[in-house]
Amino acid sequence: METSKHFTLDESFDFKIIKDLSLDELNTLSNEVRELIIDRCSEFGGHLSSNLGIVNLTIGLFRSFDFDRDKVIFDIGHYTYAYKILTGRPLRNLRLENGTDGFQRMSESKYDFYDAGHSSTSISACVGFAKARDFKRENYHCLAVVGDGGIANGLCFEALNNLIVDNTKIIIILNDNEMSISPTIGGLSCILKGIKYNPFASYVFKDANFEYIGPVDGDNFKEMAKAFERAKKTKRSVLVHVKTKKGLGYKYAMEDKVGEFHYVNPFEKSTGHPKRNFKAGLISFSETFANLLDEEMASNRNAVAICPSTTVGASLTDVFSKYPLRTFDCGISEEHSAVFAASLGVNGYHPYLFMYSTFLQRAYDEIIHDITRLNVPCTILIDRAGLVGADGETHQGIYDDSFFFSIPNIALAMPHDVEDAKKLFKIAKTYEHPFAIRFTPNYKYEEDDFVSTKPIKFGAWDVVKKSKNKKNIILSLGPHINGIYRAFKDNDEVTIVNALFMKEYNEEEILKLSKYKKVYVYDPYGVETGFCSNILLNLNKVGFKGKIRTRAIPLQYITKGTKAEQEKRISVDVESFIADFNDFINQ
Ligand SMILES: Cc1ncc(C[n+]2csc(CCOP(=O)(O)OP(=O)(O)O)c2C)c(N)n1
Repeated sequence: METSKHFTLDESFDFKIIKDLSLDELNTLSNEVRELIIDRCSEFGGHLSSNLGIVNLTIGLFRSFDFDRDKVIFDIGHYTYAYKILTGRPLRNLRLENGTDGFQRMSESKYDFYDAGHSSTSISACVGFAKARDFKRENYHCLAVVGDGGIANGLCFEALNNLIVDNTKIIIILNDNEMSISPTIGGLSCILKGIKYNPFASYVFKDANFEYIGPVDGDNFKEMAKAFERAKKTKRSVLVHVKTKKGLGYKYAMEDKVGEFHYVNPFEKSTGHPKRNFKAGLISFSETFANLLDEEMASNRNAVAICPSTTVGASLTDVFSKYPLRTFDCGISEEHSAVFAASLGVNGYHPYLFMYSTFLQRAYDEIIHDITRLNVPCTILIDRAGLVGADGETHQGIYDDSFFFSIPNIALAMPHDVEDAKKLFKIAKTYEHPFAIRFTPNYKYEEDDFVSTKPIKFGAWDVVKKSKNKKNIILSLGPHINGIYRAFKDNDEVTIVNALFMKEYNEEEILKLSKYKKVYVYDPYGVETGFCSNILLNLNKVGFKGKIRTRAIPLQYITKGTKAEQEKRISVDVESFIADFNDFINQ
C-alpha cells in the first residue's frame, strides 16, 4: 500500500492503515489526498474549497473512529471527497453519469451511511441512527459532521432542541471554516468566532446539556485525536468544535474571500481560470435578473432583495454589495427568508426573493401560509429550474411548478430568452400579488433563435408561429422553444405557442387551444404533475374533443450526468420530442 511515504489512492486503499501512520506520514497522506482533489476538480468541476479544508479533519476521524462499526453522516455531503478517497473511491469521473457522486450516496458505498445534498439534515439523521442503535442495544458511535454554515439553519436547531431532552448520545463535529458558500453570516457565526477569543462563549453549548470540546485546530492531528478520544468517552451528547481552513493547499482557493472556489467548473490548475470558456455562446438568465434587480433597486426605494446563501451562484454579489441596506443574504434560511419577504410585503415593500428551485422546496409551507395567503406583492425569482446535471437527484429543479399548481394566488411564468425575462420582470414590478418567475441558469444562443417582438400582457401566451389551419398545436415553454421553432418553422400545419404564463394564464388561452384537433404539450423543465397535468385538467373543463399528448419529466429521482444525458435518459430532449410529435400528427 505505502511506498516510501507515497500512497496509492485507488480502490485498494485500506483506511485501517491510517491508525498506524506517523505524523509525517499523516501529513504526506493529507497532501496527496488534496492533490488528488485538486486534480479531479480541475478536470470535472465540483465543490473544491470545502473539500480541501476538511481533509485533515477527515483523516483525524479515521484515526479515532472505526467506520466498519461507527457511523458518520456528513451534512449536505458536498465535502466528502477525502472520505470517499479514503474509503477506496478515488473520484473517478467525478459527478459524471457513471462516475463517483458529488455527495454521499448509500447506493455507492457501504461507508456512506445516509444520503444528502440539502443542508442541515445531519444532526436529525444522526439522532435517528443513535436511537436505532439504542433500540437494538448495539454499541458504536454515531457522528454528524456539520459546517458553521449548515448548523445555523433552523433544522439543526430543531434537532438540538430534541437532543437536549433525550439521553441518546451522538457526537457532533462542527467543521468551522468561517465560510458558508461565502463568509458565514449571522449571530451564531459571531458566537463561534467569540469562542476562539472568549472561552466563556462555549457555555452557550454547555448550557444546552451537552458537552462542548474545543475549539480544536483541525490541522493538528494530535489535538484532534485528544478531542475525539474525549468525545468518545462522554456520557452525554457532545459537540467537538474544529477550526479548519476552506481551500487549504490551493493558493487561489485560499485567497478567495467571496466564495468563487466553493463550487468550480473545470479549471487550469496553474492559473485557477476556467478550462474551457463555459460562457461561450451561453446567455445567463441569472445575470439578466441580477441586472434587472440592480436597475429596480436604483429607481425604487421600496425594492428589497433576499437571497439565502446562494448569492454567488445567482450572480448577485455586485448588486448586494451596492445596496447593502436593502439586500439580505440570511445564510441557509429558506423558510425564514420567505416569511421575512412576506412581512416586508405586508409593510409596503416589494421583496425580490431569489432561491434555487431545489432549495425553494424548503419554503413550501411559508409560501402557502405567508406569501400567498397574505397575498402580498412578492416576486420570487427561481433560479436553476429544470434538470441540473452533475448535482443529480437531490438538486433537480423540477418540482417547483408542480407544487405551485396546488397554491392559490400565485402567478408563475417562465422566459424562453432574455427578452421574455425583461418583459416578465417589468410586469412583476407592478404586480400587487405573489409572482414567481422560474428560469434555467442560462441557455445557448443561436442566430436563428425565435425572438418575440410583441409586448407581453399579463396571463397571455405568445404565439411563436401560426399554422394555416387548426390541425396541430405545440404548447411549450422555456429555451427549448428555440429547437421546436427551428424544426417546425416551415411546416404550415403546425402552430407553436410559448406558454409564458404557466399559472394564472387567461381562460381564453385554453379556449383557443381547445379549437385544435391535436394538442401536444411539451414541458422539459418540470415533472409531469405540473404544467402538463394542469393543461389536461383545464382542457377537460372546457370539453376538449381533440387528441392530446404530453411529454414532461417523469416522476422519478433523476441521478447525475450532464443535462443533455439526463434529458436523453428520460426522453425529454428536443430530438425525442420532435420524433414523437411527428408520430402523433401522422397517425
Ligand atoms: C437547504 C440548502 N440551501 C442551500 C444549499 C447550498 N449550499 C451548498 S454548500 C453550502 C454552504 C455550506 O456551508 P458550511 O455548512 O459551512 O460548509 P462549507 O462548505 O463551508 O464547508 C450551501 C449554502 C444547500 N445545499 N441546501
